[in-house]
Amino acid sequence: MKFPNAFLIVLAILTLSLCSSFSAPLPQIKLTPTFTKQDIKLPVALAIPPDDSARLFLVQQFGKITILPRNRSSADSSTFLDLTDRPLIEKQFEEGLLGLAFHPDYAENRKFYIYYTLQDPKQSILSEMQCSADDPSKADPSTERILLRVPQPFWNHNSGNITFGPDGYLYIAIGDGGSANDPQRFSQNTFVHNGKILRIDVNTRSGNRPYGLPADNPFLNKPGYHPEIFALGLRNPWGISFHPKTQELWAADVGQSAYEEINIITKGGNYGWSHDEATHPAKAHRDPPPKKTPFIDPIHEYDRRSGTSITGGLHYRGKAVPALQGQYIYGDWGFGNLWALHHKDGKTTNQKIFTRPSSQNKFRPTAFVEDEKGELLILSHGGQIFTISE
Ligand SMILES: [Ca+2]
Repeated sequence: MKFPNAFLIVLAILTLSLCSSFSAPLPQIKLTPTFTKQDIKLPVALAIPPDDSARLFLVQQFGKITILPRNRSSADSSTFLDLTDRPLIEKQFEEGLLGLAFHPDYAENRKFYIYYTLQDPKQSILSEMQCSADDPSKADPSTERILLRVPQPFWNHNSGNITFGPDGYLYIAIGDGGSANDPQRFSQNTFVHNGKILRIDVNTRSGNRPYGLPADNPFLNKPGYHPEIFALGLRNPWGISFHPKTQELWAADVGQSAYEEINIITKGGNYGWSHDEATHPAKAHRDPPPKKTPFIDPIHEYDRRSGTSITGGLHYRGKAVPALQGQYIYGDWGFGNLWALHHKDGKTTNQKIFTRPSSQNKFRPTAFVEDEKGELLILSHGGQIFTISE
């Protein structure tokens, strides 16, 4: 009689361990348009200032930042910043106003940061600006202070995602300079800022620079390296976010012609482009890879059967779909499909949670952001904003 009991105990342990190593099937989600009375064009980013106003600032690629109304059915909106009179912007479709981040002390200093492209010659600009001292709904462009100017030889791969880390430093994602297959080998070139994630301190100054260099930047005093470089070997990182618990920096990287990838960015890490495309040798050109530097593989990749251009997301903390909590929600700009990825202790699960129907064929996710209540909003390049539900 002892054997059956022991057998049952072993069976129970086996069952428990199997259950814990596979994640339960996740629900398919529905997308519902919100802010439907707004005239939204080419939304690419959204940020909430860290004050108590709970306002959503929408970045539209053609050069405008709009404050969305608190009442989501309202047609009201107000323009916070308008750069459309500059020789910007969105001349071709990966150019324009691409990033916005509010200073952690915005409530006191009214400072925010924007990333945009200019023409003639093509370049990316990272600027600091302040909100008007008199009107919290208006930026004051006369306060602009250019922090960084990065030449862009081609129109594509500007990236432009910017965000403050939990360390208070500003992280800047910059693509490889464009064209295809990184023709100038910028991503592995440590004398240029292209194809990198940079990290700067906006509160100090280092030498002649209009910003400071964090003392623990990985290449700070290393000859042959720009000291702003935090990670290299990226192609067009689109969608960077910090894990709310582990504080890891997650970055999607758009592939060339075969693979899309999700990376956990470590300080000083080299993510392989343009020797590798995800975990595969890049097809178009392969210089001998530098032997001394091992490339860091993505934690997840997918091929052309699943999509053509990844949009990085965030770790879900909303209440609308409780089963998704703690999952990394991301999508594909080309196919319009969405997935939930979970990665812990070296194990990764990935489940599709939305398949774009033909009735929503303009759904092309450009950004996954939290609203003022921590619920997920998904921006679509077609000019819409969506909430999610089961
Ligand atoms: Ca890579």
